[in-house]
Amino acid sequence: MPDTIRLTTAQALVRFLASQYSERDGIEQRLIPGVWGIFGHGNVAGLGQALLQAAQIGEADLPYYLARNEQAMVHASAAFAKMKNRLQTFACTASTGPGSTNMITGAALATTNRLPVLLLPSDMFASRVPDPVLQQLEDTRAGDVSVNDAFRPVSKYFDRVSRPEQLIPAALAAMRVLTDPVETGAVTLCLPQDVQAEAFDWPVEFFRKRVWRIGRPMPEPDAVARVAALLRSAERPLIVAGGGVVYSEAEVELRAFAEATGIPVADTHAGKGAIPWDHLSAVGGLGSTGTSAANALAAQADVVLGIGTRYSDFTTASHTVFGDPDVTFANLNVARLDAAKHSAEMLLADAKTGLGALAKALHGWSVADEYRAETRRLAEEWQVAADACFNLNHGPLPAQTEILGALNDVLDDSDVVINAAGSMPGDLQMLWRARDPKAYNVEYAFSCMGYEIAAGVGTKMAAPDREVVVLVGDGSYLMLSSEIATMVSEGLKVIIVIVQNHGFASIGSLSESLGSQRFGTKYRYRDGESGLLDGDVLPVDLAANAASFGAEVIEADSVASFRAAVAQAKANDRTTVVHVETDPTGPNPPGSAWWEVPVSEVSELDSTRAARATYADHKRAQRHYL
Ligand SMILES: Cc1ncc(C[n+]2csc(CCOP(=O)(O)OP(=O)(O)O)c2C)c(N)n1
Ligand SMILES: [Mg+2]
Repeated sequence: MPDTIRLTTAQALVRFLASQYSERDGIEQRLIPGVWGIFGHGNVAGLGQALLQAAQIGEADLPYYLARNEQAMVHASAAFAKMKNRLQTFACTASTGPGSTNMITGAALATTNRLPVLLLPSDMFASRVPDPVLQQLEDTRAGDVSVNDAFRPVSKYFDRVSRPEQLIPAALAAMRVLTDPVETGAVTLCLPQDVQAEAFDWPVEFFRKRVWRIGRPMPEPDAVARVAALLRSAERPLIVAGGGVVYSEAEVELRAFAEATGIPVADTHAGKGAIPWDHLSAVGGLGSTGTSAANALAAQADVVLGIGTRYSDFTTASHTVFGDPDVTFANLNVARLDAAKHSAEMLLADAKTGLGALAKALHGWSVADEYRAETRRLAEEWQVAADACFNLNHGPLPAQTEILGALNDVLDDSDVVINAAGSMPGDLQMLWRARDPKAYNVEYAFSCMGYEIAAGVGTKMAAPDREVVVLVGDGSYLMLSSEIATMVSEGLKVIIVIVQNHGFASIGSLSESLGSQRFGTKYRYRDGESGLLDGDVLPVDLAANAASFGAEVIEADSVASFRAAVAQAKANDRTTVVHVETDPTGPNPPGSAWWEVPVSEVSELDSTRAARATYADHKRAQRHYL
């Protein structure tokens, strides 16, 4: 008989999680260094008891962190994993029903961004005796359906532990998926309330230290040769650097490859910082919110080398940014899903090993000097345009671009900026000057309002030595700002910049460009006459709101006072909120590409009909890359 130990399912899970490690390049670290949670009847006596026991008698090293909102704790975990290049993440425990379903948005964000998070929603009784338990869904068609089944489409692995011993295969499968760079995302293990507290005789081997090796898949030599031949045939190649470069820590290889070959490097949000903005080959963001330099090069590129990119519609400008009718693609990616995009020559490999192999195969080859010179000229032209956006002297309220310019200037290279939704991601993608691959955390796969402040928590936990700066719009702030209380209670120093423009600058200007006249995008009183939300500005005071959580708050009303406020926030040792009001109408930085948002085909409104004509024009440039 193997040695066993009698524990509840929850106690066993806590012990198991505390024994999991990841390893890459010889560096071993805890895979799950802690658990976020909010307790309710679904987990307080199960996982809650197990975590208390672990903390009180030192049975397992698994610290517990109390969040204010379950969605936020998943965002914090995803941001933590992002900062840790997917080598570590947190587990999240939530009570049954709403506590658990609150995590679904976070799960979708993690899966969309390919970031590992371990979710432990509580579930209805496996015994079904007291049904319907408080917060239980009663499905008339199936007895085994619970609200947690809604996690299935947004999870990369899903299981329900209906008997204690099912935890063994479920937990092992969960670790396998979390540590697989191809498969990773949200992993969900549903834990019925009664099963969490039920005891079982566990084999002690289940709790031994396990090291999950995160390898660096090597490319096939034939595939390297094919991609190298394609690049040698190119006259105007372009690299698209995505998040895979950053997660693989391939920035040194990318820079060396770009220098040797002279191929210009455009980036996506997740890839920003992999090449410094002022590198000789850097041309900045690509696509709908890209720079004129990157988009001009894309318009004429004959071969595109995508590295670690998923080619979102923002990156391809909804399939319009690559203009050469004969453009061909080569994609270096660990995931076949992404490598195969745009009918590409696939180079299935880790970005670091793949770039190393390509560099060897292309030894001695370079683009023509004229192409290098053109790249420089376009990049410099763009930087002149960016400087203009930073120095508008706009009034009476400053333009958002001036605030971003001042912030970029005051921050150090290693300081991390966080953002996710609204008008700022586009401005940042065009204008932000990053030199460090971990200094730019703009979540733009799910672009989820509410990510920003929660992500500040996770990012600061991952990088306590860096200054972490959250940029958040008033709309996003109103959705999910409660984790400021968590920052205060955990003593995490984060700088939060609230950009107040009384509504949705982003969707407002999108609405206007689509003929919808900014309808429903301002936070205003309902006007008695028009019946619309276009009355006076509301008396909402976000500075006072932030102060009420226990943060220090500084109000700025000009670019100069904003600079001073950020400098003071940097000098502070506790969470500091800088509140600044900006002009919701811009001016926006100069765009050079499209984003497809369909406009009504028939309409009674002149504004919509005009927008539809423009839309039809853009549609003509759109194509499949076959
Ligand atoms: C959870 C969520 N709901 C809705 C949206 C759609 N959306 C994108 S930006 C935006 C407005 C953001 O407002 P704010 O945070 O004030 O930023 P601003 O546009 O003013 O820069 C909305 C509603 C979203 N991205 N995420
Ligand atoms: Mg706003």
